[in-house]
This record gives sequence, structure tokens and C-alpha cells, in this order.
Amino acid sequence: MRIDVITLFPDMVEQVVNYGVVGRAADRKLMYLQCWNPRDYTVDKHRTVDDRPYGGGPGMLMKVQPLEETIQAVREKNPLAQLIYLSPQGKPVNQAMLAKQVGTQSVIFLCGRYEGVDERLIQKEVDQEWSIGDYVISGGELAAMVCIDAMARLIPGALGHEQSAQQDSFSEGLLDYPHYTRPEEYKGMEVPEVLMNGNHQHIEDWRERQSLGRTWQRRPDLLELKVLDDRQQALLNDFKDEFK
Ligand code: 4GY
Repeated sequence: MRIDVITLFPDMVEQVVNYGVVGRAADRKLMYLQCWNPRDYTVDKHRTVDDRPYGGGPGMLMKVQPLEETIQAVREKNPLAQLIYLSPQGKPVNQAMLAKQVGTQSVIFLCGRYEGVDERLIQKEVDQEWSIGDYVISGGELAAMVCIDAMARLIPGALGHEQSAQQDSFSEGLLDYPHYTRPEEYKGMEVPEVLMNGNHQHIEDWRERQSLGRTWQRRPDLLELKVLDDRQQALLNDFKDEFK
């Protein structure tokens, strides 16, 4: 997968390939990341990348000319990719959107700074607008890095030994089940008996029951989107009975 990122802070975004799963995906040449800095496309002596908003008020916007020329340069190299602007006004990102984007083998992220980007540039150049959540961060870089990390995990071969993307939370649209490691007793609390007995069918049932039950308790909105098969419906009923 090829990822281009338009950012005033390329050093920040490039850090994402230095760690963990994303690093391994890059090492294995499963993911190629290139950053493009609008400052390199300025033409004035001061290399200006911000400009004043019409209508006044506090804050600056990203200067149009360097941004336009950066986008043109990226598109020359990667003409077919969707250009995605990251902002709180975007569509809330979910695992399905990320998986679909990975399927296209490429993406261009536009990271805003200051108060953002001229609306006409968004209309003309941006294909999708995504939000990573209902809060405001100082620039699109961290949002792009979140998306890049989540996408790397979905590239076939990027996960190592932990071939867990399949079993992951959300691969089935459910929350994860609880996990336990040593010690057997921690601050007076025991590990659930079923995990200590080595009956793999019982363990699998328990984990799916916990996933369904926790989703029902914490994220009923996710459960409403799902059609449960008979086995899952029975497991969830067991959880609810136990809960009462
Ligand atoms: N939330 N989801 C987000 C964000 C920062 C000023 C426009 C978010 O994706 N991006 O808060 N971005 C702002 C900063 C320009 C983007």
C-alpha cells in the first residue's frame, strides 16, 4: 500500500514507520509512506504557509498556493488515489472504512494546521473527509497517524506471529473479550476458571460470550448493526442471565 501525506510536519508523521506493526509493514515493503511539505512549494522569500481568513477573526488558514501545488505534485506521482482530509467535520472513521481504503492499495492524507483549509479547495480537491472522533487536536497529523497504524494492521502479512487482525476486536464488529496473564491471583482476584482448564471449546465459547456481553453492556449501538446467528444469540442470552 502506498500512503502519501501532505503535512507541514513531515518529521512527525515519518515517525509512525519507526515503531511496531507499522514499522514492520514498512520494512517488509508492504507499506510505502511519503510525506509532502507545502513549505517546499512556497515561492516567497519567507516561505509562507499561512494566510489570513476573510471575515476576520482569530487564527490563520493554510495558504492556498503552496497547498495547491503540493496536491498537484502528489497527484502526478499517485493520480488514482483518494485524497482524504482529516477534520472533526468528517465522517467518523471505523474499521470498515479503513479496510476498504486498504483494499484500494493507496491513499493521500491532507493534514490541516491552524484553522484549516479554504472551503473551495476542499470542494475541488478533496474526495473524502474523515474524523477520528469528536474532539479537536492541533493538526491532522496525529489523525493521519492513527489511520495509518490501523490500516497497516489490515495489510496481509503485516501482522507477525500475532495473526490477530482476524480475531481482533472489531473484525466481527464486536468488542474484545477480557485477557489475563500471570500471576494466577492478583490483588485477591482470580483468573476465570475456564481459562485454567485447557478445554479449548469452552474457552472459545466463554470468549465469544464475553465479547457479545460486553458489547451489549458498553456499545449497544454496535450490537444493533449486527445479525447474530443462533449460537451467538444463545451465548448472549447466557451472559444476560448470568448478569441478572
Ligand atoms: N478530530 N479527526 C481531527 C482534528 C485537527 C485544524 C483542521 C479529528 O480528524 N482530524 O481534530 N483535526 C484540525 C486542526 C485544521 C483539522
